[in-house]
Amino acid sequence: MVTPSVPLYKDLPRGENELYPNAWGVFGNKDQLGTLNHLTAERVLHALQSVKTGTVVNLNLALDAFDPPLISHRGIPHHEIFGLNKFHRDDRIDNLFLQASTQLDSLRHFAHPDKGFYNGFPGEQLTTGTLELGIQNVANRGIAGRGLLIDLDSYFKSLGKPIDQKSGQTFDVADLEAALEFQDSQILPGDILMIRTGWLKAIQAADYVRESTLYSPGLLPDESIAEWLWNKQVSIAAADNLALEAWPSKKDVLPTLAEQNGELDLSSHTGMLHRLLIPLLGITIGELWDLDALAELCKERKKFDCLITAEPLNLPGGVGSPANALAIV
Ligand code: UVW
Repeated sequence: MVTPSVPLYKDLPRGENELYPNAWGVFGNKDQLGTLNHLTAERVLHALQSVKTGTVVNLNLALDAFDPPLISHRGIPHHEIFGLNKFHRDDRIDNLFLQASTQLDSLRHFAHPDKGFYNGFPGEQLTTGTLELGIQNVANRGIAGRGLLIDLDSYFKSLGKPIDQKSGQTFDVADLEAALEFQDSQILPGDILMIRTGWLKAIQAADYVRESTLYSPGLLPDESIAEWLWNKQVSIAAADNLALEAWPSKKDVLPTLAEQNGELDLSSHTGMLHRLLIPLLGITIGELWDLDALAELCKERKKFDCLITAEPLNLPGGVGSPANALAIV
């Protein structure tokens, strides 16, 4: 695969009256993979240099990790085992919500209210039974590449200012850069970026009491973060928290014209960074990645890069999928 020449965020096209630029057409007018195109064969080969011991780390939570589910409209899988006779077992899962545990979200997941779905694929086409922008594109391509962990939890602890896991604490570009410097790490083009906030570990702790509103620290919903991720040419942005960005979203950031002029009601999606990253920039997002064991190994090795493989379900037209992600160090 040829490495495409990629403009900086500031040079991306922006239509008249549009509030944000977009990367439509950067990887081709019919492209459905977005920044996964950064994972060139050369970069996959280079990622092998990150493997030193052959230790394999599972980054996936159990499919039924959260009962009750973190987000109320998402359910718990019902797993049934049956046998055609007493010497045989098959099984099935009902009620599997593909965003409920460790996941990858395809470019079908979000549209920008003023612009639409990635690369202009019409929203009416993105329904059950159609394929455009579906997760099968990712499965057919397969994900392998250099992973880089940014361990924000350890960085903030080193400052004597641990992250407040019960807040919607936000991390800006300066925080990300400072954490990279603390680790002595550098992002390379094509990296599968994994941001560890420590939130997953905190909510799994026995003494964690869940409030009625779920708060999760995460990326600042601001164009500067979108610009940073784009200019770093990450292929995937993943995190150990609920939504990569801080949760709940704020109503007074990342405005859209549709919400300003009353065409679209404010909702839990108002102000979400998702609206820039997925539809405008084509960035595949990972959420609820279990990065704790990897972080321990990285700290021991004082090296935060690894080889990542991730193979979502080959589900035609799927919006998301369990990530099935592995780190090899
Ligand atoms: C949230 O639900 C908070 O995010 P996502 O839809 O990406 O899982």
